[in-house]
Amino acid sequence: MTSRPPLPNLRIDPERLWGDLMETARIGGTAKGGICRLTLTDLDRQVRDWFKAAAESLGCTVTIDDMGAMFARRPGQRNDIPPIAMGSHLDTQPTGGKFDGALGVLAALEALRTLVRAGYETFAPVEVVNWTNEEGSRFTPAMVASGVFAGAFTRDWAAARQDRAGVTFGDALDGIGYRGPERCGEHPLSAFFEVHIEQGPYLEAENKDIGVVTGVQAIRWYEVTFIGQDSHAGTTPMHHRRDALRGGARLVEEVNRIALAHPGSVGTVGLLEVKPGSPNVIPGEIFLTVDMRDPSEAVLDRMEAEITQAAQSIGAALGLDVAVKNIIKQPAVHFDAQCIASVRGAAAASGFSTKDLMSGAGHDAAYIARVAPTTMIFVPCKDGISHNEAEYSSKEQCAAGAQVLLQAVLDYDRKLAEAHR
Ligand code: HGY
Ligand code: MN
Ligand code: MN
Repeated sequence: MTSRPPLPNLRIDPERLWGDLMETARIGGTAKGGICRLTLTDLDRQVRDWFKAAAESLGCTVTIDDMGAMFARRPGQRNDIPPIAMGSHLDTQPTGGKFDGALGVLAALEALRTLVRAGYETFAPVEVVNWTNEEGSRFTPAMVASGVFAGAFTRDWAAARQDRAGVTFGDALDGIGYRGPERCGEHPLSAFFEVHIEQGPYLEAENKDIGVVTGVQAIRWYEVTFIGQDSHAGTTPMHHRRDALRGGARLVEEVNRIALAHPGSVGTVGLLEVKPGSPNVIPGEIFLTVDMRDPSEAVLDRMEAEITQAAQSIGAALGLDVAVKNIIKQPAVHFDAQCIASVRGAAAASGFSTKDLMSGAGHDAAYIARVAPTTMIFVPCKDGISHNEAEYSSKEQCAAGAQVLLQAVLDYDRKLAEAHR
């Protein structure tokens, strides 16, 4: 094996990256220092416009698909070869932080900017990607555009998803002018790398610089409706009531009990709506969501059966009608060994300490792994807090993630060049 020439020692600029993070964080910035930038809102449009202008100023061409996914492309020596993509998402939770998603897109932009400033030509084209609706907060489920891209959802199903006000994904996408001409999924990739904050406590607890992400745990979402009867809070005797909220309250406790009964699993009721939601009306209907996760499908199968059984028993005991609807079943994902090796080598080249770990959070990379060699790079976040306005990673931690991303992409690019010799 001829000795491989060393990779160029290109270094990202931590100040530029931090500047981009703080500048874009003002789009939807909240008083508590977080971001509320829900997908397909005008704030999302503003940050998309910012990203498109920044990419074009670096000479990239930006294409947009019909799920609103954005691809900023820098040509390489061989533009007949699918690009190496890197990116994440720019939408946030309602009480999101500055780094979830944004770090992945802006670290990728900084890596591409470093290539441009160095005049370094890669073998394959390189692209920075912004995936639409990763969070799944306004429109369920999560990771919609990357899910359509990977064939997990049809485009029509995704476009018809409604927010709680009844607005469809498709109408909101048209409303901000980001339904592009490219059919989502018809965009081959040679590989995909995603930088993300860990959103958990392990890297910080073990004082590790970089998370070498080996995969993502399995995720299931459900929508549960209990139907009772609206009636007057003052005139309806207690034993005449069909109070839907009592059903919801009992199921919240059951979700918690069932998750605790399976060590390592998690179960969450994150959204609960009470209808009609008036102080002097007994709730006739409640809607709630259930999020369940575990590395093992078999465990989730058991949890699904237990939660469905619990909902039906609660409905029978309280005289309520109940419906349990599965929204997504995302299996556990194991990332690509070659991509992981590029990340491991890149971290070592910069002298960063590493820890291998499975992601507890879902990410676009979990779907993209179905259609292209994929992996992720984690950086620590303070106290493991995320989906919270206090979410924080330092300038140095963000820069480390971007540096490893750049070197991993260069290493993977060299592997592609060798494979095409
Ligand atoms: O749900 C998740 O894990 C991701 O934050 N969308
Ligand atoms: Mn995210
Ligand atoms: Mn998130």
